[in-house]
Amino acid sequence: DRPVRPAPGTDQALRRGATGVLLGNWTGASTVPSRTLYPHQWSWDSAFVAIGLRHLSVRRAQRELESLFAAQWADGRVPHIVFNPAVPEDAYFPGPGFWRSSRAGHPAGAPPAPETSGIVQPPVHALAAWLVHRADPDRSRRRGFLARLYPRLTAWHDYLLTRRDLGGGGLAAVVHPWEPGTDNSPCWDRALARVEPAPPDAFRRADLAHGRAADRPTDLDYGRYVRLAADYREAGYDDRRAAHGFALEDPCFNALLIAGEHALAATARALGRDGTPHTARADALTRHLVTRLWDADAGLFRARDLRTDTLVPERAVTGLVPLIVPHLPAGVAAALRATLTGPGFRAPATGLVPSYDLTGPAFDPQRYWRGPAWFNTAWLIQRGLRTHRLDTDAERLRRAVLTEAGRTAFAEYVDPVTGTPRGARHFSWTAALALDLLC
Ligand code: 9YW
Repeated sequence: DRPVRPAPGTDQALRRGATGVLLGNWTGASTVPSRTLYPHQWSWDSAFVAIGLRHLSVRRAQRELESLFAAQWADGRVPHIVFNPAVPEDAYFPGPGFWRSSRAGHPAGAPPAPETSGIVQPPVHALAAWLVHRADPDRSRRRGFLARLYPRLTAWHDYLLTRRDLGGGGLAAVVHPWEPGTDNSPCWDRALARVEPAPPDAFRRADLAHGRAADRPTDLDYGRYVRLAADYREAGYDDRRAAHGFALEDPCFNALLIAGEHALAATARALGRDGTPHTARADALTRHLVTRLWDADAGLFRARDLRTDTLVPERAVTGLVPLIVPHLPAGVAAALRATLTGPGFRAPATGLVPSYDLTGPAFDPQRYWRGPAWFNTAWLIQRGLRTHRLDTDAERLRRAVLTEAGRTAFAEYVDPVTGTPRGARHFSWTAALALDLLC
C-alpha cells in the first residue's frame, strides 16, 4: 500500500511540510535557519525553532536551547551566532575569523569554544524555555531542564539590564542593527548614517551567493555593519569601554525581555522558588517601555535613539510587538490593534503584518526588513492579541500565517502587497511557528 499523501493546503499537509523542514535543518545539536543562507546557529531563531520543535520532540527542543546557552559568555551575553566548526569560513560573512571571540583575555569572557559572534539578538529564550517545559513537564523535570537553564537565562537578562542599560532609563539598548534582528529596518537609517562605512574591500558578502541582491541589505548597509562590529571587537566587546556609535532602545527587543521576565517568574515558581523578583522586573520594564517608547499619536511604540535622545519617526512592526506585554496601561492594546488593522499594517494580499508601514516613505515590498512580512513577528503579534483577548484578530492572523507558510514553502519573508515569497525557502522559524499554531 502506498502511503496516502495529504491533500495540499490542508493542515495535515502543512504539518508534514513543516516537520520535513525542521528535520532537514537539524544538524545534530541545533537547527540552521536555512541550509543555504544561514549555515550556523542563530540565537533568536533557535528560540523560535524550539517553540515549534517541542511539538515534534521535546528532547530536541531542549537540546536546541541548551546548545545555544553552552556558548554563553561569562558576562551573561548570549551570542547572536554560534558557529559550526564543520562549516567553511567563507560560507557566511562575517564568520569566526572576523569576530575572533575565542581570542583570550577580553573581559566579556567568551568561551574558548565554540566560536561565536560578539553581539546579541532579542531575548526570546526564557519564553521559549518555559513553553518547551510546558510541553512535557515530567520529562523536563526528570532531565532537570529548567533547573539547568534558569541561572543561565537569569544571567542573560542581568547582562541586558545592567551592561546594556546604556540610556540609564531601565531599558536594554541594541548596539548594532543585527541585534534587534531587523537588520536594515528604516528605523536604523538615521543612526546608521552617522557611521563611517568600512571600505568595500574590507569584506566579502557571502549572502549574495544565495539571495537576490534586491531582497537583501545594500553594500553601503554592510559597510556600516562591518564598521560597527569591528569597533566593538576592538574594544574587546566590553560595553564599558566600547564607544557604541549606534545605540537604540528597540520596542520589540524590550517587549521580549518583559515577556521573558514573566516566563522566568513562572519558571522560578515551577522550581519552588520565589517568582516575585522577576514579576517586579517585568513591571518596572513595562513602565519604562511605556514612558520611553510609547507614542500615543502614532498608535505604536517607537525606537529611541540614545545618541540624540529622540524617538525615531519610522513606524515599524517592531512597534506593534509590545502587544505581547500583558499589563499595558488602559488604551494601549486597543490603540495597537487599531494601528494593526489600519492602512499602514494590513497587508492586503496576505493578511500578514508588513515589517514597515505600507504608506511610509521608505517602504520597499521586497527588501528584507523594509516592508516584507515575516512570520516570527506575525506569531508574536497573534500571541499578543490573545494576551489582550482580541481573539478574533488573533485567529485571523493565525490563519494567515498557516496559509502563507504553506503556500510559500515556508519562505523567509513575503512581499506583503503581492504575496510573492522572498528570501530563503524551507526557513526554520517559518516552519516551527506554523507548526506551533497548528497544535
Ligand atoms: C543576516 C537568521 C538571521 C535572523 C535575522 C535576520 C537575518 C542575518 O537572518 O540576519 O545575514 O542578515 O535579519 O533576524 O536571525 O535567520
